[in-house]
Amino acid sequence: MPSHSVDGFVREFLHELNTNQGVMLSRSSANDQYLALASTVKNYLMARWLETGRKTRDAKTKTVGYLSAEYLLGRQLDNALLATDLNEIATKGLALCGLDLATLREQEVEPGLGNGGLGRLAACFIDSLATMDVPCIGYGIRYEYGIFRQTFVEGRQVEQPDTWLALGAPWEFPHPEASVQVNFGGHTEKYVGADGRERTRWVPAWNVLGVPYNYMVPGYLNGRVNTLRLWSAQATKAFDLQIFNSGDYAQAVRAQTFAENISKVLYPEDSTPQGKELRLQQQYFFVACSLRDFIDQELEEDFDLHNLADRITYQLNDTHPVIAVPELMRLLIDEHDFSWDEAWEVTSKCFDYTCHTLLPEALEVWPTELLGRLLPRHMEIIYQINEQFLAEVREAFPGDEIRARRMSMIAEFPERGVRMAYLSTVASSKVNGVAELHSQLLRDKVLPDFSEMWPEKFTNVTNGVTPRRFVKLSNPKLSNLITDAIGPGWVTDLERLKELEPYADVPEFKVAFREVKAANKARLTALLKQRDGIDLPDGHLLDVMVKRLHEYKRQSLKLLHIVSLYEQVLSGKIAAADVTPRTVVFGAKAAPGYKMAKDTIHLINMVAAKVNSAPEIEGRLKIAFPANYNVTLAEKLIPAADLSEQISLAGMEASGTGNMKFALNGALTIGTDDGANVEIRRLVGDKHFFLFGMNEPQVAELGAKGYNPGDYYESNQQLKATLDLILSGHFSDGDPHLFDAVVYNLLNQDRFMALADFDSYVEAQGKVEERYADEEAWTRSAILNVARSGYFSSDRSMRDYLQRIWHTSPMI
Ligand code: 7GP
Repeated sequence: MPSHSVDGFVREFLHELNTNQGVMLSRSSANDQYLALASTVKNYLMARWLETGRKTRDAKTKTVGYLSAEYLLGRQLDNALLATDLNEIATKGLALCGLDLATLREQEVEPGLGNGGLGRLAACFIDSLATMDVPCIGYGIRYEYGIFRQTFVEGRQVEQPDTWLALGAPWEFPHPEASVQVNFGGHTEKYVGADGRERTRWVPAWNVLGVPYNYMVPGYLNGRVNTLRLWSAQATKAFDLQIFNSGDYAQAVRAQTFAENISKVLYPEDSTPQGKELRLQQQYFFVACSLRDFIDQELEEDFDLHNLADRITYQLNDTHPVIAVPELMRLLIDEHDFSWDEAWEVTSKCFDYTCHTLLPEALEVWPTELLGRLLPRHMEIIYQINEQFLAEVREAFPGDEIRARRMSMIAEFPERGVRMAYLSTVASSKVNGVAELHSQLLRDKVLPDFSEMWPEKFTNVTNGVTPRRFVKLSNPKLSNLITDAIGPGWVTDLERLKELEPYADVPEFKVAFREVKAANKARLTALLKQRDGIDLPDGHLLDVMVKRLHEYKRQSLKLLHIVSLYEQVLSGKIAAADVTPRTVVFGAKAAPGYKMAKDTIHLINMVAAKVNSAPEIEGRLKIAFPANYNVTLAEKLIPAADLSEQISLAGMEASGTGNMKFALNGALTIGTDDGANVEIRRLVGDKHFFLFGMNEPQVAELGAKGYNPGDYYESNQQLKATLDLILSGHFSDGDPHLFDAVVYNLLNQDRFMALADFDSYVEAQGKVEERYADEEAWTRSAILNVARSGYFSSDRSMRDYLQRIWHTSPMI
């Protein structure tokens, strides 16, 4: 085991550099040094990893099998250094070699194997489970290309491939010897088994290999290292045989590429599944590998699969992995001789389902034609699950045939398809939403029939974020300030931040708190200068909106506020000197096929170009839109923010987790009564949260009454002037029609009611400015936000899952 000393560290680092990279220090590149450093740190974790595996196997406890198509991990080196407490040793050791740790950290390309909230949540959860000493295997896909790299060309988003593996992948451990074969296509046939029972056999048409790549998931200073197992698709021998037989080399190579395509790229749609065949292949591929992996490799020989639920509990991270349900049924029935009822009893105990959305278009429905062609046996099993389920419905609600049809897993329109959320609900022991409001709306609006039938199945677990990455690592200055005040225990017991409350009235603490914020702003300023050539002005209120670009999140509302301020100065309604100096930072990727989102990005950039160079505004308003917002940038942006924008239309954002990160880092929130904002506001207190807009019942009421955005345009002069300025071509280089799609959509449809909430939003921004002008009051609110946000630790979320859903406890 490597020693915890500077000398030892230097020795190991140089050894790695020489033997792994094959270079001498004097000839090594920054990438060589980074790779050697990663290996060195990895070695510190290795013994713990092996020990964790042994301990878990011996204890025969229940493991959490987290099934997720996405893990938005962020950089690994930082986290590994934190978990092993090696920061200081590494800094000193590298300095002895004439190297700078900060520079080497920058070498790492983050694994961006997720789109947004859902993928980042998975990463926070596995961090918390490791830190809480809970056995967990995260299962997912090793995409060769993660979320695209966003660039701007003349203000428009242009996507570049994310080649995160190109310079080496020091954090992964491939295990080709443990590869799993995954079948697709073909047909099923009936036959009579030796025992005289009729059985079904799947005769697949083609297959691929799933190669596991293991990643360490270190707990924070606790010696535990769990595993994240990501699967990569490879061609099987069958493909090589084709080369041999057909002599058509080109065709065989194409076939190989076809197989490897499965894990080639992450689909970049957040909340709007495209229903592509390859996506379904990805889903089945990774869950088939994952189930086989646990059953074949992790359980001891002779394990009685009737007791599977004692050893694993599978959490479905939304519906993406739910094909695991018919897959487990198939394994048990077709390959392990279970009867249907026995198999169902085991399967329905093994799964729980988390829903992450309320948008109808985000609910997956797979055409039965496609499912049946790709997975014929699974399609049969789904039909049978549905049949049995509908029999239960008819028994519970006799004569209510309309209800039975409504609840069927099979949708008939617009084409015949499987409603994956229904399958997930039926097969799972527990179903949860991700914030109180979301869980309630899930019961009342998305799955009302199911919650009526099985009220006890539904529960809530409010999301959380890991304080390790999003406070300790990303905000070292605030962390030190907190630790100086209340000791270090908060990092693993975040509710202890409450002890900071009295400090909100201690003048020296408030000064120190402001100094931390100022230093974080300076750090961000330097980064944006170097990364994007952006100049952040000094002394501005830093107003940040970072999240995926989606109409329901309403970046357009934020933009209307900016344009409105600008218009008022241009037209002389207010003096520039009266505008609170403010920099608005946007960070957002749009799904490549989402036209409205891309147009909005273009508009933000065009407005930025104009406003940032307008002499009239005298530098009091600035817009910064650094391209390619990702976890690494978030870690620098969030700690610097004063104001957090959480402005979705009420009833649309399931939870939000960015909102939690901002509050924990001392930003105040301007937000609607939506998702976890509701709980944030309740905990930090009304006075320290800027609420605006309609609440969910009001949104529903307006919708039912008939919403006409044009009314707001006609009756609100400032809103009209704002939209007219955009329509005039002021921001579009003389082409007045450039942003017609965005503006006319707002004027005529405005599905997410930005115009209806505009007035209230502007008013709340006025209150923000008032509070910001009172430095002491603002600081007090900011400190109270930190002190009262301990609830939003993902450790607490995990405790809730353990108690309410998984019924297992941390290992001793
Ligand atoms: C997101 C939700 O939009 C967000 O509100 C929530 O905080 C996050 O999940 C974690 O629960 N949903 C997705 O990212 C997503 O892809 C489609 O949802 C199923």
